[in-house]
Amino acid sequence: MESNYQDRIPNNVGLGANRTLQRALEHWQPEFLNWWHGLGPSDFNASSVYLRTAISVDTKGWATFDYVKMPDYRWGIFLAQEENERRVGFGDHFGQPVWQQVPGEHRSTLRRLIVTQGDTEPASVEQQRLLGHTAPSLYDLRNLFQVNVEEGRHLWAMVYLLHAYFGRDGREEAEELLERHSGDADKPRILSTFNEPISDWLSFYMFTYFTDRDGKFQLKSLAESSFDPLSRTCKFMLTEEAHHMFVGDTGIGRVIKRTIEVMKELGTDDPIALRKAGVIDLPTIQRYLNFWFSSSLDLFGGDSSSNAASYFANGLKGRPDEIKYEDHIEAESSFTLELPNGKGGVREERIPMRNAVNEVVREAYVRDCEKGLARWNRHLEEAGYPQRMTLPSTRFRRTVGSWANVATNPEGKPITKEEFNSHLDDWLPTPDDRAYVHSVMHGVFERGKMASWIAPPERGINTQPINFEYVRFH
Ligand code: BYC
Repeated sequence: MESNYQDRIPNNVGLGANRTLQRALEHWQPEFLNWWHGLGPSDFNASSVYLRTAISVDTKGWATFDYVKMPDYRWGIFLAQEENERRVGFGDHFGQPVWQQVPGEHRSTLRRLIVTQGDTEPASVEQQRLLGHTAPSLYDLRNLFQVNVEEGRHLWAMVYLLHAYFGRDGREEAEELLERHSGDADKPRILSTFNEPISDWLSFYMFTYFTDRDGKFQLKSLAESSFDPLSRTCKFMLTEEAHHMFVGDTGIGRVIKRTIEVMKELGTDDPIALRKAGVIDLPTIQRYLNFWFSSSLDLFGGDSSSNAASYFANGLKGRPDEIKYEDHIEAESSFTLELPNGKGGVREERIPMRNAVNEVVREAYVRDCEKGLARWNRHLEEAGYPQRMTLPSTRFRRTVGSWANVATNPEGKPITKEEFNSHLDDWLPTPDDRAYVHSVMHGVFERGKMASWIAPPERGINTQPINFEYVRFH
């Protein structure tokens, strides 16, 4: 299908040929813009931002850079190219042709999955809406807005599916995506992490590293779906997601680098001395990491899940890179879970592999997370420091699954509730940590300048220099 960038809603889905759908989406468009103005980035809507816009899905068109005012960003609907004769890749319908329409028996489940995915996209924009004011540089400000507009586009992607394939229910769900709000007492966002405030840039980098990475794994699982329009939508979203994780990865790396520089200058790793010098001490960074990693682990759902088993059996949602697995049916296979035994210890239980899909994906996610830690720890190693960032155990501070509300230390050893509470200040950000981190957050808007607590990036965006005017305030 040709890309049409001239339409009011740029798309490569032939929207012009489907007047009813086009009208429905053109009706939703002003509601989306209203939401953007009310709950999207606060201020900066008159600024020109050096943004990447997708104008088609080929290698040339998906990343076109130019100055854009955010409300003028062209939120388009783009699906990856259709694969010839694609077949169901896993579950009970393995090998059958994929579906171009929603099978009646899977309608409500697919709608629920698409709504859950769609709900996270505007949620993250809401969570980050005030961060622009305290951006550590123009480069970072531009990256924040890039992430925000693309999450807006990902919302469009899910709303397109709802409108195009789910009739009236889908249109209602699309409206509700703009009615729930992050942290709202009455109408919160669906998944836990998306109701956590992101009020400082250390949290933003942790979120884009750990939570966007859940996005990567969930999108990869949905890209395996037998419902082909969902698969193609998610495949294209994944190309944009990579930059979001890059922002988190390099952001945390730059914070650590700067802290090491000041540790060297002062000859100490004493948090009080480092805070006096205006940088974020390593134990505070570790506590933020513990918080966001454990929260993001919950987003994979329960470790033993009948929902996951039926998604897999029915071909609705698979495992990332399904092709790499030997068995695509998993009807007979099993998986061993480690569960709390209720007496302060651990017991093993074998469950059907299909019920363990969430856990299998979570394990792959943890391995992916470790790569960033290896990079950050290399900065410490090269500087000759023995400290290392670590990922806490997947049992630590969980609120979903078998380990939910079971007290463990960060190594995953079950402990008493009292012991857990007595260590909270060592393991998770304290009010004092948050107050300190907030105290160093000041907007730095001069070209090429960086806030005191973060090192410059290694290179700029799209081969531009670091001191490029990434945002113009007029
Ligand atoms: N918070 O059988 P269970 C992204 C619910 S991030 C609250 O254990 P299941 C992005 C669950 O919904 C990726 N509720 O789990 C990142 C279910 O409720 P229902 C987002 C939770 O169903 C950054 C019940 O508990 N995409 O894209 O196997 C910026 C029992 O669930 C939570 C998706 O999540 C939680 N943490 O798996 C922007 C993909 N966890 O249905 C964007 C779509 C579970 O019984 N969603 N529950 O009322 C799914 O595939 C699945 O719904 C889940 C849960 C993986 C989330």
